[in-house]
Amino acid sequence: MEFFPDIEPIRYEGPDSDNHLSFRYYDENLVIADKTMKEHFRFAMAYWHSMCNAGGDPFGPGTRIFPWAVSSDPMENAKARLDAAFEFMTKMSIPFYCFHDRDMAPEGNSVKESEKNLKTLVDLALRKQADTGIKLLWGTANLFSNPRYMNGAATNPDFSVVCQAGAQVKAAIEATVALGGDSYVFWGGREGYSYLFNTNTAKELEHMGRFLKMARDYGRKIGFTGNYLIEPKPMEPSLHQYDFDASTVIGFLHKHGLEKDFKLNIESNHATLAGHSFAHELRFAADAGMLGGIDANYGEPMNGWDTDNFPTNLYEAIEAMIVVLESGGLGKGGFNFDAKLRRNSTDLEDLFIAHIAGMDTFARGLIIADKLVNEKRVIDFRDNRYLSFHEPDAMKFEKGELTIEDLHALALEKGEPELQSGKQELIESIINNAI
Ligand code: XLS
Ligand code: NI
Ligand code: NI
Repeated sequence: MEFFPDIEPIRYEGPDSDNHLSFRYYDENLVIADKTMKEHFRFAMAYWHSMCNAGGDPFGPGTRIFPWAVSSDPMENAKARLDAAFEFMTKMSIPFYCFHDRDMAPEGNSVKESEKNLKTLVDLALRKQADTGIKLLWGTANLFSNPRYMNGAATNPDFSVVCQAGAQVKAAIEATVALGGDSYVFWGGREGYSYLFNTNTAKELEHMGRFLKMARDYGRKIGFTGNYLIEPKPMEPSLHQYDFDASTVIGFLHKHGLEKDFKLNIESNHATLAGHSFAHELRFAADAGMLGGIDANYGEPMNGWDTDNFPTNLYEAIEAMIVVLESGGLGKGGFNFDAKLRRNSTDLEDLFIAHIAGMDTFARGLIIADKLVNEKRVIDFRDNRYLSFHEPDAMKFEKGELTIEDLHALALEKGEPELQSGKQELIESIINNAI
């Protein structure tokens, strides 16, 4: 069965096209900075938002009618959903997808039944992948929807819940390996606390480190060679999430000896929830050598929750792409559209329009960022601010060969420093003028 019979494959038609079902900037074969756009982005569809989320919110049910969700048998629906997902990605030329175990296959009444359901769908997905050439960017486990996880999964105060989480992650890693996924993601759904005074935070964080080591070791044992990714988020659904932001997660990974196997999956909306810009989180992850992937979306700046809009903010995309280009790209990672349609976007074609908008926004961001990186003005301004560190004494300081007494002596010798402008407004206008 075809689920989107009225929609032709989406093609690149250039910026002047008036066809709203075409790409204006995303030209998958266009080479920029030595790679095609397809290789730069490795765009992925998020199974949960695009195929499972009919638009329900705390105030009302879903508004979209999914023709792949009409059976009373959840396994039949899961199979139809898989067909719809691959038809959608094929028509969009989206080369990757990401999923939670429960997006792809329904949870059963026991661990065994859930594993069997997932295995059935993974076998079908493997065939779809072979037929279409579409690949798995990453898999993950939903450790937050089932009521048993209301107090967390790996950090739950009840050990029997931790065991359930372990069983689920084991099966989700197996599914990811079977499907040839490039990464495996941990977003700490409810790993955090809602009330500080009924929570032993030190114990819970120890448990989280222990759990991640077990998951890592199991994946490596069954042949997973990709990256494990942690996706920072500061709050929601818990009041406080342990994986607060990039810096917090980087410190945690080092403390637990996980820094060689784990990288970060940075999501724009999570960055702004943490009081940072998207570019800030990307930069801190890249500085640590840990930029492993991106969840591409956009958060409404006027409110304080995870609105997961499709990324249409060009300026944010330019800033992001400057960091991505400067750090040499995402390697095995990609850009996953962890974004949902607005509740009142109810036409089936809206799913296409939203992904086109997101892909065009990042494609344009890449073109402009590449121009800025090449003309080097912005980068030179930054680098030139540190020219004084080319002096011999400063080089000794960087190597750890000076004492604080030496700094004292140099301060006396050098006298009062001249003020150096940071030139922020100039750089902001260089970026604007490149658009
Ligand atoms: C939720 C997260 C989630 C992860 C995958 O806020 O962004 O969608 O990306 O579990
Ligand atoms: Ni996400
Ligand atoms: Ni999110």
